[in-house]
Amino acid sequence: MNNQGLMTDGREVAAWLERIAEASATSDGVTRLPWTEEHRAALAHIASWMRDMGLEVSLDAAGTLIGASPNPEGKPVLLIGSHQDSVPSGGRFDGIMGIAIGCAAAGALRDRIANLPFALEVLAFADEEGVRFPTALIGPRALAGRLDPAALEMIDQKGETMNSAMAAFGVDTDQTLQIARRSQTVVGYLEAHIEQGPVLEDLDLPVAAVSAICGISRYEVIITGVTGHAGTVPMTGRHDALVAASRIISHVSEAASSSDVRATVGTISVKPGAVNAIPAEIRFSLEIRAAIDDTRQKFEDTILNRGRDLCNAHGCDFTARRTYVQFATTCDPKLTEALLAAIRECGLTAEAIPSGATHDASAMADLSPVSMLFVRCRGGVSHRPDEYASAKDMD
Ligand code: HGY
Ligand code: MN
Ligand code: MN
Repeated sequence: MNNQGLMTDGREVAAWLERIAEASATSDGVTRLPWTEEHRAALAHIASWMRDMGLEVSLDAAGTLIGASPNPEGKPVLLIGSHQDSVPSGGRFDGIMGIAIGCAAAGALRDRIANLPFALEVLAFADEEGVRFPTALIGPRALAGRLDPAALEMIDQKGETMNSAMAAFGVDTDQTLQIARRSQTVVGYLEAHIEQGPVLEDLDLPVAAVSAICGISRYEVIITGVTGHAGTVPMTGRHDALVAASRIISHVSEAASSSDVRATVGTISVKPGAVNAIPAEIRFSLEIRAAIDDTRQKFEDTILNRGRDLCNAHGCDFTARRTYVQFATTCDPKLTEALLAAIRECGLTAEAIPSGATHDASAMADLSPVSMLFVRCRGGVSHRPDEYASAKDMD
């Protein structure tokens, strides 16, 4: 509670976020991956927010920190949450702001919650970005009973499995697959999150509800050619894997630019990776997003077939393995209408806009109705150190 003894406001949330940003492996932006010392330091901050707001703190068997309001009658719960993790050198608001705002909301309801037909739980999910391990959303998927056991065996770049990293962190990994909630016990899920895009700035609005969350698929693409001496192998007849990959990547970008998808090659590696050797193997990630799953699937099929043809034209082999998929999510109309009514009560124009980023809400939709509240972020910038949301907008 702030010094006037009033409910926590945007300024105090901003102060919490300033302090928790220090729980980072880098000084250039925030780097906070799951199951790390930075994650542990962040949970200490979040636990103190939760306790200050009258919530009881616990860590569930998927590593989600939970702040629960008293619920002696076992009422159904409204879940408010987001993720504590960041991308490398990311911002101070993505994910963590939604946890702070959830705690502030719990503080605001503290004296009334006993008379409401539901109890509250604030959820700080461990891993939404999927940066450390080639999977994501382990917390919400465990609560929704949709966690694939294979995700626990996935390894990070040091070869550590998710399971062992979680156990070392202090999570009860024997129970990770046993914590699915029954839908009847949940009223719904609400996530406040920075927009990570420019629409609210363009509309000159501090907040908006979210109408739908895009779907995602990710592939590992491997292009295999033939290496050789860069100086002695003639240009004609080369099987240069990097030239083939560059043709494919350019084509993906052009094809996406004239369709309703967003396609990104975010990581790439070259073997043998010598300045004087023709590249023999390229591995790159291909991510495709769309608001409509059918649109995304059709684009994937077309682009992978075209990629294979382009590759073969360069005498190289092409393989693509889908490593991740998240289906598009429509936000619950009733919860969204409640958000829009609340926005109108603040004297603001109430808009509902689509999300090009995915969120924990995407996975929580398998458990309960979900809704999201977007908060304007400066320049629409996110996943960067200069990501920023004002105290006034958060308020
Ligand atoms: O990739 C996303 O959309 C989210 O930031 N993890
Ligand atoms: Mn993010
Ligand atoms: Mn996020």
